[in-house]
Amino acid sequence: MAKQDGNDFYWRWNSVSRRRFLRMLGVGGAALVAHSPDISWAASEGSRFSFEEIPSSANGISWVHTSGRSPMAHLPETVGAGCAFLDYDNDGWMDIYLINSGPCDFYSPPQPLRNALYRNNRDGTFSDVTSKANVSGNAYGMGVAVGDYDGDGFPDLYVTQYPHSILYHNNGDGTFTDVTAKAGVAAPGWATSAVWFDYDNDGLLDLFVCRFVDYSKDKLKFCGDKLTGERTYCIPTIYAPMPCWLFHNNGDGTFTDVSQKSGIAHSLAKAWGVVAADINNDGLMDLYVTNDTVPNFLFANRGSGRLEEIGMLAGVGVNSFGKPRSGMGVDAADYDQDGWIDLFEANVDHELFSLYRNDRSEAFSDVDPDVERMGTKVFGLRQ
Ligand SMILES: [Ca+2]
Ligand SMILES: [Ca+2]
Ligand SMILES: [Ca+2]
Ligand SMILES: [Ca+2]
Repeated sequence: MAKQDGNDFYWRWNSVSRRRFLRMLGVGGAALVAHSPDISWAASEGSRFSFEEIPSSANGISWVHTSGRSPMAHLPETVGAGCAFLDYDNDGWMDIYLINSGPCDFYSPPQPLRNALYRNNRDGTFSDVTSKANVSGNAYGMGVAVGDYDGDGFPDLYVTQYPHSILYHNNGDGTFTDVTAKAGVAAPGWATSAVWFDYDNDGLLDLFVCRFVDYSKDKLKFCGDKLTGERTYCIPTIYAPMPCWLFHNNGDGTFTDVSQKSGIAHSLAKAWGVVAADINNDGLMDLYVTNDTVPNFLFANRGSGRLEEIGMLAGVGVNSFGKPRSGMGVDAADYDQDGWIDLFEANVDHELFSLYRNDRSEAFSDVDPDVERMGTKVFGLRQ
């Protein structure tokens, strides 16, 4: 990052590349961990396992993500999209869903773009079933969260996008239906990550959706070299924060927007990642949200539909100097096995990762400084 003229900043592209990678970890990361316990365990047993990269010619996965990078430097272009491992057809074999860029007010793809759903053929190869499944996406894709919101035994997909998201209902016959309008979960704006969780313990999965800054084509600001007119990507401080979304599952295929009522919307976010976990062992699921350049959120679930933001009080809002980090990916696990869930945050380059040990009483300690190494261990823990 370099300072230009006191107001504008820009990222060097080598920095952006790592940033995109970190974001990829955050977007859809919850789904990856939740559905891949064996893979994460194998990673922690590195000395006993090894991995071999299988070329696309051998596995059938030929789909390629298309970056929407442009000279206008629209901020959503910097995001590397997410993916999910899920068993969409319940045959016991994990399938893969990959998210792509897509058409929106600032981007008209030169050729049609689509997401990709690959069915596992059980022989090391995959088949592209996107067209039959009807899960192509319809805007600028960011990530995906997997959850069986209607309890029919088949996992459904919530695809986060700019400028609106999609809920795909799994019909159980290899096809999906876009039920966003009926469900009422379009979440207008720039959605990044999302997580399915049951905040009111009624047995129905509710939906939390991270939102990034207030952005649209007509809100594009100039960052870069004013002499040459060359644009570079603005840092998020340039744009206004926005509230995240919480949707209550009504059990009939519809959801109610409870963002205001629950208290979620009272906190303004620049959110990339979210994980649901019970951080105080009271039997209610809480939320940890990583923000970019504003303090992180820890929403403590107080019951009766209320979530209280206690990130700063709990010691997970900012770094030890009181400065907000650029939080990207996030995870939760009890790494020291004391019965209390700990939190991990992957931050942007030039910042240390954060491993927050749960000290009980809704307080955490940042176990700096060697968290890059410890971060690898957290990601490797069995779920
Ligand atoms: Ca379902
Ligand atoms: Ca619920
Ligand atoms: Ca709790
Ligand atoms: Ca612990």
